[in-house]
Amino acid sequence: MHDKISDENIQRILDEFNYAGRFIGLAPYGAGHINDTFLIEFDTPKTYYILQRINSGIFQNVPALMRNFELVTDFLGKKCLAAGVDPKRGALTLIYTRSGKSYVKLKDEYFRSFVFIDRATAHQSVEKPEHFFEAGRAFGRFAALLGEFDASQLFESIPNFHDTAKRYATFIRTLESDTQKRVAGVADEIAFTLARKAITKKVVDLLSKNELPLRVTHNDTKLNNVMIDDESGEGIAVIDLDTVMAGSLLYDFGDSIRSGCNTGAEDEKNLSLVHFDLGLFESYARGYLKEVGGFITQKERELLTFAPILMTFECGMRFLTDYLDGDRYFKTKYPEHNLDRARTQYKLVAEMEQRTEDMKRILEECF
Ligand code: ADP
Ligand code: GN1
Ligand code: MG
Repeated sequence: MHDKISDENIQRILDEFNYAGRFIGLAPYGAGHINDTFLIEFDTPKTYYILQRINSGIFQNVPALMRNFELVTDFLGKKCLAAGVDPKRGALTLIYTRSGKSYVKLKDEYFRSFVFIDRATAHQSVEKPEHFFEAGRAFGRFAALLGEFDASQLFESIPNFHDTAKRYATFIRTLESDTQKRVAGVADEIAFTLARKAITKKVVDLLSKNELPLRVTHNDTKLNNVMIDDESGEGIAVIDLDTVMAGSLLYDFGDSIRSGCNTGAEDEKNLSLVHFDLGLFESYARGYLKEVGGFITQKERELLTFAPILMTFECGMRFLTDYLDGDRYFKTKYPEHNLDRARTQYKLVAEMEQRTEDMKRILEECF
Protein backbone atom coordinates (compact mmCIF):
# COMPACT_ATOMS: atom_id res chain seq x y z
CA MET A 1 0.00 0.00 0.00
CA HIS A 2 1.23 3.53 -0.72
CA ASP A 3 2.12 6.05 1.91
CA LYS A 4 -0.64 8.63 2.24
CA ILE A 5 -0.18 12.08 0.77
CA SER A 6 -0.34 14.56 3.64
CA ASP A 7 -3.29 16.99 3.69
CA GLU A 8 -0.84 19.85 3.40
CA ASN A 9 0.72 18.33 0.27
CA ILE A 10 -2.68 17.61 -1.27
CA GLN A 11 -3.54 21.28 -0.89
CA ARG A 12 -0.24 22.30 -2.49
CA ILE A 13 -0.80 19.86 -5.38
CA LEU A 14 -4.32 21.20 -5.97
CA ASP A 15 -2.97 24.75 -5.97
CA GLU A 16 -0.19 23.95 -8.45
CA PHE A 17 -1.91 21.81 -11.10
CA ASN A 18 -4.43 23.44 -13.32
CA TYR A 19 -7.35 21.11 -12.49
CA ALA A 20 -10.90 21.84 -13.48
CA GLY A 21 -13.80 21.40 -11.01
CA ARG A 22 -14.22 21.00 -7.26
CA PHE A 23 -11.92 18.53 -5.48
CA ILE A 24 -13.78 15.50 -4.11
CA GLY A 25 -11.02 13.14 -3.03
CA LEU A 26 -8.27 10.75 -4.02
CA ALA A 27 -7.56 7.05 -3.60
CA PRO A 28 -4.71 4.60 -4.42
CA TYR A 29 -5.10 3.25 -7.93
CA GLY A 30 -3.72 0.51 -10.22
CA ALA A 31 -1.18 -2.21 -9.58
CA GLY A 32 2.19 -0.78 -10.66
CA HIS A 33 5.29 -1.99 -8.82
CA ILE A 34 7.22 1.27 -8.90
CA ASN A 35 5.39 4.59 -8.43
CA ASP A 36 2.54 5.50 -6.05
CA THR A 37 -0.49 6.05 -8.26
CA PHE A 38 -3.73 7.75 -7.16
CA LEU A 39 -7.02 8.49 -8.86
CA ILE A 40 -8.12 12.00 -8.07
CA GLU A 41 -11.76 13.01 -8.44
CA PHE A 42 -13.38 16.36 -9.15
CA ASP A 43 -16.98 17.46 -9.37
CA THR A 44 -18.86 19.89 -11.63
CA PRO A 45 -17.83 18.82 -14.10
CA LYS A 46 -17.19 15.20 -12.95
CA THR A 47 -13.56 14.65 -13.92
CA TYR A 48 -10.79 12.28 -12.93
CA TYR A 49 -7.03 12.63 -13.15
CA ILE A 50 -4.13 10.33 -12.37
CA LEU A 51 -1.75 11.66 -9.73
CA GLN A 52 1.59 9.91 -9.17
CA ARG A 53 4.21 10.22 -6.52
CA ILE A 54 7.33 9.42 -8.54
CA ASN A 55 9.65 6.80 -7.07
CA SER A 56 12.61 9.11 -6.62
CA GLY A 57 14.66 6.35 -4.97
CA ILE A 58 14.71 4.63 -8.36
CA PHE A 59 14.53 7.73 -10.58
CA GLN A 60 17.20 9.90 -9.05
CA ASN A 61 17.09 12.67 -11.63
CA VAL A 62 13.40 13.53 -11.78
CA PRO A 63 13.80 16.75 -13.82
CA ALA A 64 15.61 14.80 -16.57
CA LEU A 65 13.09 11.96 -16.37
CA MET A 66 10.23 14.42 -16.74
CA ARG A 67 11.95 16.09 -19.69
CA ASN A 68 11.76 12.66 -21.40
CA PHE A 69 8.05 12.53 -20.58
CA GLU A 70 7.49 16.01 -22.00
CA LEU A 71 9.28 15.18 -25.24
CA VAL A 72 7.67 11.78 -25.77
CA THR A 73 4.11 12.77 -24.80
CA ASP A 74 4.33 15.87 -26.98
CA PHE A 75 5.62 13.80 -29.92
CA LEU A 76 2.92 11.15 -29.54
CA GLY A 77 0.16 13.73 -29.00
CA LYS A 78 1.07 15.38 -32.30
CA LYS A 79 1.06 11.98 -34.04
CA CYS A 80 -2.46 11.42 -32.72
CA LEU A 81 -3.65 14.78 -34.04
CA ALA A 82 -2.09 14.07 -37.44
CA ALA A 83 -3.95 10.74 -37.56
CA GLY A 84 -7.25 12.31 -36.49
CA VAL A 85 -7.19 10.58 -33.09
CA ASP A 86 -8.12 12.37 -29.84
CA PRO A 87 -4.67 12.79 -28.19
CA LYS A 88 -6.23 12.58 -24.71
CA ARG A 89 -7.25 8.97 -25.45
CA GLY A 90 -4.53 7.98 -27.87
CA ALA A 91 -1.57 9.07 -25.77
CA LEU A 92 -0.58 9.76 -22.21
CA THR A 93 -1.23 13.46 -21.57
CA LEU A 94 0.64 15.39 -18.88
CA ILE A 95 -1.09 18.01 -16.75
CA TYR A 96 1.18 21.03 -16.45
CA THR A 97 1.35 23.30 -13.41
CA ARG A 98 0.23 26.91 -13.47
CA SER A 99 3.85 27.87 -14.00
CA GLY A 100 4.25 25.41 -16.89
CA LYS A 101 6.11 22.60 -15.15
CA SER A 102 5.43 18.89 -15.67
CA TYR A 103 5.92 17.98 -12.01
CA VAL A 104 5.68 19.45 -8.52
CA LYS A 105 8.45 19.06 -5.94
CA LEU A 106 7.39 19.21 -2.30
CA LYS A 107 10.38 18.76 0.00
CA ASP A 108 11.83 15.41 -1.14
CA GLU A 109 8.67 14.17 -2.88
CA TYR A 110 7.86 14.61 -6.58
CA PHE A 111 4.36 14.51 -8.05
CA ARG A 112 3.12 14.42 -11.64
CA SER A 113 -0.35 14.18 -13.06
CA PHE A 114 -2.01 12.83 -16.21
CA VAL A 115 -5.32 12.99 -17.98
CA PHE A 116 -7.25 9.91 -16.81
CA ILE A 117 -7.95 7.68 -19.79
CA ASP A 118 -11.47 6.58 -18.92
CA ARG A 119 -13.66 3.84 -20.43
CA ALA A 120 -10.46 1.86 -20.92
CA THR A 121 -8.58 -0.67 -18.77
CA ALA A 122 -4.98 -1.59 -18.08
CA HIS A 123 -5.64 -5.32 -17.62
CA GLN A 124 -3.62 -7.39 -15.14
CA SER A 125 -4.03 -10.53 -17.24
CA VAL A 126 -5.44 -11.38 -20.64
CA GLU A 127 -9.20 -11.86 -20.48
CA LYS A 128 -9.73 -12.17 -24.23
CA PRO A 129 -7.08 -13.14 -26.81
CA GLU A 130 -8.28 -10.23 -29.01
CA HIS A 131 -7.19 -7.83 -26.25
CA PHE A 132 -3.70 -9.24 -26.39
CA PHE A 133 -3.61 -8.95 -30.19
CA GLU A 134 -4.61 -5.32 -29.67
CA ALA A 135 -1.94 -4.82 -27.01
CA GLY A 136 0.56 -6.11 -29.60
CA ARG A 137 -0.71 -3.63 -32.13
CA ALA A 138 -0.49 -0.74 -29.66
CA PHE A 139 3.09 -1.52 -28.61
CA GLY A 140 4.02 -2.19 -32.24
CA ARG A 141 2.56 1.16 -33.29
CA PHE A 142 4.45 2.81 -30.45
CA ALA A 143 7.71 1.31 -31.80
CA ALA A 144 6.89 2.36 -35.34
CA LEU A 145 6.02 5.95 -34.38
CA LEU A 146 9.10 6.37 -32.20
CA GLY A 147 11.23 5.20 -35.09
CA GLU A 148 11.14 8.86 -36.13
CA PHE A 149 12.08 10.14 -32.67
CA ASP A 150 15.67 11.21 -32.09
CA ALA A 151 16.98 8.90 -29.35
CA SER A 152 19.86 11.23 -28.49
CA GLN A 153 17.35 13.60 -26.84
CA LEU A 154 16.51 11.02 -24.20
CA PHE A 155 18.06 10.83 -20.77
CA GLU A 156 18.89 7.26 -19.67
CA SER A 157 16.46 7.12 -16.75
CA ILE A 158 17.74 3.77 -15.42
CA PRO A 159 21.25 3.05 -16.72
CA ASN A 160 21.78 -0.48 -18.11
CA PHE A 161 18.11 -1.28 -17.52
CA HIS A 162 18.06 -4.37 -19.75
CA ASP A 163 21.75 -5.21 -19.61
CA THR A 164 21.06 -8.76 -18.51
CA ALA A 165 24.78 -9.52 -18.06
CA LYS A 166 25.18 -6.59 -15.63
CA ARG A 167 22.01 -7.70 -13.84
CA TYR A 168 23.52 -11.17 -13.51
CA ALA A 169 26.65 -9.65 -11.95
CA THR A 170 24.45 -7.77 -9.47
CA PHE A 171 22.68 -11.02 -8.65
CA ILE A 172 26.04 -12.71 -7.91
CA ARG A 173 27.15 -9.83 -5.66
CA THR A 174 23.85 -9.93 -3.76
CA LEU A 175 24.15 -13.68 -3.37
CA GLU A 176 27.66 -13.39 -2.00
CA SER A 177 26.83 -10.72 0.54
CA ASP A 178 23.60 -12.45 1.69
CA THR A 179 22.73 -9.52 3.97
CA GLN A 180 19.24 -10.86 4.72
CA LYS A 181 20.34 -14.46 5.34
CA ARG A 182 17.86 -15.63 2.71
CA VAL A 183 20.27 -17.48 0.43
CA ALA A 184 19.99 -20.84 2.19
CA GLY A 185 16.25 -21.05 1.47
CA VAL A 186 16.46 -20.62 -2.31
CA ALA A 187 18.99 -23.17 -3.53
CA ASP A 188 16.83 -24.34 -6.46
CA GLU A 189 16.23 -20.82 -7.74
CA ILE A 190 19.92 -20.00 -7.44
CA ALA A 191 20.91 -23.13 -9.37
CA PHE A 192 18.35 -22.25 -12.07
CA THR A 193 19.90 -18.78 -12.38
CA LEU A 194 23.53 -19.91 -12.45
CA ALA A 195 22.77 -22.49 -15.15
CA ARG A 196 21.66 -19.70 -17.49
CA LYS A 197 24.61 -17.34 -17.20
CA ALA A 198 25.48 -17.85 -20.87
CA ILE A 199 22.22 -16.37 -22.21
CA THR A 200 22.65 -13.08 -20.34
CA LYS A 201 25.26 -11.71 -22.77
CA LYS A 202 23.64 -12.58 -26.07
CA VAL A 203 21.59 -9.47 -26.85
CA VAL A 204 23.92 -6.92 -25.21
CA ASP A 205 26.82 -8.33 -27.23
CA LEU A 206 24.90 -8.14 -30.52
CA LEU A 207 23.87 -4.55 -29.72
CA SER A 208 27.44 -3.55 -28.97
CA LYS A 209 28.62 -5.10 -32.25
CA ASN A 210 25.82 -3.28 -34.12
CA GLU A 211 24.42 -6.59 -35.27
CA LEU A 212 21.16 -5.57 -33.62
CA PRO A 213 19.87 -1.99 -34.04
CA LEU A 214 19.37 0.35 -31.10
CA ARG A 215 15.89 1.84 -31.28
CA VAL A 216 13.72 4.02 -29.06
CA THR A 217 11.95 1.39 -27.00
CA HIS A 218 9.50 1.38 -24.10
CA ASN A 219 11.33 -1.26 -22.08
CA ASP A 220 8.41 -2.04 -19.74
CA THR A 221 5.76 -3.39 -22.07
CA LYS A 222 3.77 -5.42 -19.63
CA LEU A 223 0.09 -5.79 -20.22
CA ASN A 224 -0.95 -3.30 -17.54
CA ASN A 225 1.05 -0.58 -19.28
CA VAL A 226 -1.33 -0.39 -22.24
CA MET A 227 -4.91 0.90 -22.13
CA ILE A 228 -7.53 -1.27 -23.87
CA ASP A 229 -10.75 0.51 -24.81
CA ASP A 230 -13.62 -1.07 -22.82
CA GLU A 231 -16.08 -0.79 -25.67
CA SER A 232 -14.10 -1.41 -28.86
CA GLY A 233 -11.42 -3.66 -27.32
CA GLU A 234 -8.76 -1.64 -29.17
CA GLY A 235 -5.33 -0.95 -27.69
CA ILE A 236 -5.52 2.82 -27.57
CA ALA A 237 -2.62 4.20 -25.52
CA VAL A 238 0.71 3.09 -24.15
CA ILE A 239 1.37 4.41 -20.63
CA ASP A 240 4.16 4.22 -18.01
CA LEU A 241 6.84 6.02 -20.02
CA ASP A 242 9.50 6.05 -17.26
CA THR A 243 11.78 3.66 -19.12
CA VAL A 244 11.48 4.94 -22.69
CA MET A 245 15.13 4.83 -23.74
CA ALA A 246 17.37 3.45 -26.44
CA GLY A 247 17.04 -0.33 -26.44
CA SER A 248 16.21 -3.38 -28.48
CA LEU A 249 12.85 -4.19 -30.00
CA LEU A 250 13.46 -7.66 -28.53
CA TYR A 251 13.09 -6.24 -25.03
CA ASP A 252 9.65 -4.90 -25.81
CA PHE A 253 8.42 -8.00 -27.59
CA GLY A 254 9.88 -10.28 -24.92
CA ASP A 255 8.45 -8.42 -21.95
CA SER A 256 4.92 -8.40 -23.35
CA ILE A 257 5.09 -12.15 -23.90
CA ARG A 258 6.46 -12.59 -20.38
CA SER A 259 3.56 -10.74 -18.80
CA GLY A 260 0.66 -11.65 -21.08
CA CYS A 261 1.27 -15.34 -21.89
CA ASN A 262 1.24 -16.38 -18.25
CA THR A 263 -1.94 -18.38 -17.45
CA GLY A 264 -1.54 -17.39 -13.78
CA ALA A 265 -0.77 -14.21 -11.88
CA GLU A 266 2.78 -12.88 -11.74
CA ASP A 267 2.81 -13.66 -8.01
CA GLU A 268 0.78 -16.91 -8.12
CA LYS A 269 1.85 -19.25 -5.30
CA ASN A 270 0.30 -22.33 -6.88
CA LEU A 271 2.73 -23.00 -9.73
CA SER A 272 0.47 -25.64 -11.26
CA LEU A 273 -1.64 -22.68 -12.45
CA VAL A 274 1.32 -21.03 -14.18
CA HIS A 275 1.89 -22.00 -17.82
CA PHE A 276 3.21 -20.40 -20.98
CA ASP A 277 0.22 -20.01 -23.31
CA LEU A 278 1.24 -20.46 -26.96
CA GLY A 279 -2.16 -19.39 -28.27
CA LEU A 280 -1.66 -16.03 -26.60
CA PHE A 281 1.88 -15.88 -27.97
CA GLU A 282 0.37 -16.13 -31.43
CA SER A 283 -2.24 -13.42 -30.71
CA TYR A 284 0.39 -10.95 -29.55
CA ALA A 285 2.88 -11.80 -32.30
CA ARG A 286 0.22 -11.24 -34.98
CA GLY A 287 -0.68 -7.82 -33.58
CA TYR A 288 2.89 -6.69 -32.99
CA LEU A 289 4.27 -7.90 -36.31
CA LYS A 290 1.44 -6.21 -38.19
CA GLU A 291 2.97 -2.92 -37.07
CA VAL A 292 6.71 -3.68 -37.03
CA GLY A 293 6.86 -6.24 -39.85
CA GLY A 294 7.87 -3.55 -42.34
CA PHE A 295 11.10 -2.55 -40.59
CA ILE A 296 12.18 -5.41 -38.30
CA THR A 297 15.65 -6.71 -39.28
CA GLN A 298 16.51 -10.32 -40.10
CA LYS A 299 18.54 -10.65 -36.90
CA GLU A 300 15.66 -9.32 -34.78
CA ARG A 301 13.33 -11.79 -36.49
CA GLU A 302 15.64 -14.68 -35.69
CA LEU A 303 15.70 -13.73 -32.01
CA LEU A 304 11.96 -13.32 -31.46
CA THR A 305 11.79 -16.78 -29.86
CA PHE A 306 14.73 -16.02 -27.60
CA ALA A 307 13.44 -12.59 -26.49
CA PRO A 308 10.64 -13.92 -24.21
CA ILE A 309 13.07 -16.36 -22.56
CA LEU A 310 15.62 -13.60 -21.94
CA MET A 311 13.14 -11.07 -20.60
CA THR A 312 11.33 -13.57 -18.39
CA PHE A 313 14.63 -14.86 -17.04
CA GLU A 314 15.87 -11.30 -16.43
CA CYS A 315 12.67 -10.38 -14.62
CA GLY A 316 12.77 -13.53 -12.48
CA MET A 317 16.41 -12.84 -11.63
CA ARG A 318 15.53 -9.23 -10.69
CA PHE A 319 12.76 -10.45 -8.35
CA LEU A 320 15.11 -13.03 -6.82
CA THR A 321 17.88 -10.44 -6.39
CA ASP A 322 15.44 -8.05 -4.70
CA TYR A 323 14.26 -10.85 -2.40
CA LEU A 324 17.88 -11.57 -1.38
CA ASP A 325 18.49 -7.85 -0.98
CA GLY A 326 15.58 -7.29 1.44
CA ASP A 327 12.89 -6.08 -1.03
CA ARG A 328 14.23 -2.61 -1.63
CA TYR A 329 13.20 -2.16 -5.28
CA PHE A 330 9.79 -3.66 -6.12
CA LYS A 331 6.78 -2.94 -3.94
CA THR A 332 5.87 -6.03 -1.92
CA LYS A 333 2.89 -6.95 0.23
CA TYR A 334 4.49 -9.77 2.30
CA PRO A 335 8.02 -11.07 2.95
CA GLU A 336 8.05 -13.82 0.30
CA HIS A 337 6.36 -11.75 -2.38
CA ASN A 338 9.42 -11.25 -4.58
CA LEU A 339 10.32 -14.92 -4.20
CA ASP A 340 6.84 -16.00 -5.35
CA ARG A 341 7.24 -13.70 -8.35
CA ALA A 342 10.68 -15.11 -9.17
CA ARG A 343 9.26 -18.63 -9.07
CA THR A 344 6.46 -17.91 -11.56
CA GLN A 345 8.97 -16.32 -13.93
CA TYR A 346 11.33 -19.28 -13.75
CA LYS A 347 8.48 -21.72 -14.32
CA LEU A 348 7.62 -19.75 -17.48
CA VAL A 349 11.25 -19.71 -18.61
CA ALA A 350 11.46 -23.51 -18.33
CA GLU A 351 8.28 -23.93 -20.41
CA MET A 352 9.37 -21.35 -22.99
CA GLU A 353 12.67 -23.16 -23.42
CA GLN A 354 10.73 -26.32 -24.27
CA ARG A 355 8.40 -24.54 -26.68
CA THR A 356 10.98 -22.72 -28.77
CA GLU A 357 10.26 -24.78 -31.89
CA ASP A 358 6.53 -24.12 -31.51
CA MET A 359 7.17 -20.39 -31.18
CA LYS A 360 9.32 -20.54 -34.30
CA ARG A 361 6.62 -22.28 -36.30
CA ILE A 362 4.00 -19.75 -35.19
CA LEU A 363 6.24 -16.82 -36.11
CA GLU A 364 6.90 -18.29 -39.56
CA GLU A 365 3.16 -18.49 -40.12
CA CYS A 366 2.77 -14.87 -38.94
CA PHE A 367 5.42 -13.65 -41.37
P1 ADP B 1 4.13 2.07 -12.31
O1 ADP B 1 5.39 2.64 -12.89
O2 ADP B 1 4.13 2.03 -10.84
O3 ADP B 1 3.81 0.76 -12.96
P2 ADP B 1 2.09 3.24 -14.03
O4 ADP B 1 2.39 4.54 -14.69
O5 ADP B 1 2.14 2.02 -14.86
O6 ADP B 1 2.99 3.11 -12.73
O7 ADP B 1 0.63 3.37 -13.40
C1 ADP B 1 0.09 2.35 -12.59
C2 ADP B 1 -1.32 2.01 -13.07
O8 ADP B 1 -2.15 3.18 -13.02
C3 ADP B 1 -1.42 1.52 -14.51
O9 ADP B 1 -1.17 0.14 -14.63
C4 ADP B 1 -2.87 1.88 -14.85
O10 ADP B 1 -3.77 0.95 -14.28
C5 ADP B 1 -3.07 3.19 -14.08
N1 ADP B 1 -2.82 4.39 -14.93
C6 ADP B 1 -1.65 5.07 -15.05
N2 ADP B 1 -1.79 6.13 -15.87
C7 ADP B 1 -3.08 6.13 -16.29
C8 ADP B 1 -3.87 7.00 -17.12
N3 ADP B 1 -3.36 8.10 -17.69
N4 ADP B 1 -5.18 6.70 -17.31
C9 ADP B 1 -5.73 5.60 -16.72
N5 ADP B 1 -5.04 4.76 -15.91
C10 ADP B 1 -3.74 5.01 -15.68
C1 GN1 C 1 7.95 -3.01 -13.02
O1 GN1 C 1 6.42 -0.29 -13.21
P1 GN1 C 1 5.78 -1.57 -13.58
O2 GN1 C 1 5.00 -2.20 -12.49
O3 GN1 C 1 4.97 -1.34 -14.85
C2 GN1 C 1 9.36 -2.83 -13.57
C3 GN1 C 1 9.53 -3.70 -14.82
C4 GN1 C 1 9.25 -5.17 -14.48
C5 GN1 C 1 7.84 -5.27 -13.91
C6 GN1 C 1 7.53 -6.67 -13.45
C7 GN1 C 1 10.85 0.61 -13.86
O4 GN1 C 1 7.01 -2.55 -13.97
O5 GN1 C 1 10.85 -3.59 -15.32
O6 GN1 C 1 9.35 -5.97 -15.63
O7 GN1 C 1 7.70 -4.38 -12.76
N1 GN1 C 1 9.59 -1.43 -13.90
C8 GN1 C 1 10.73 -0.83 -13.52
O8 GN1 C 1 6.17 -6.78 -13.22
O9 GN1 C 1 11.64 -1.40 -12.93
MG1 MG D 1 3.31 0.28 -14.88
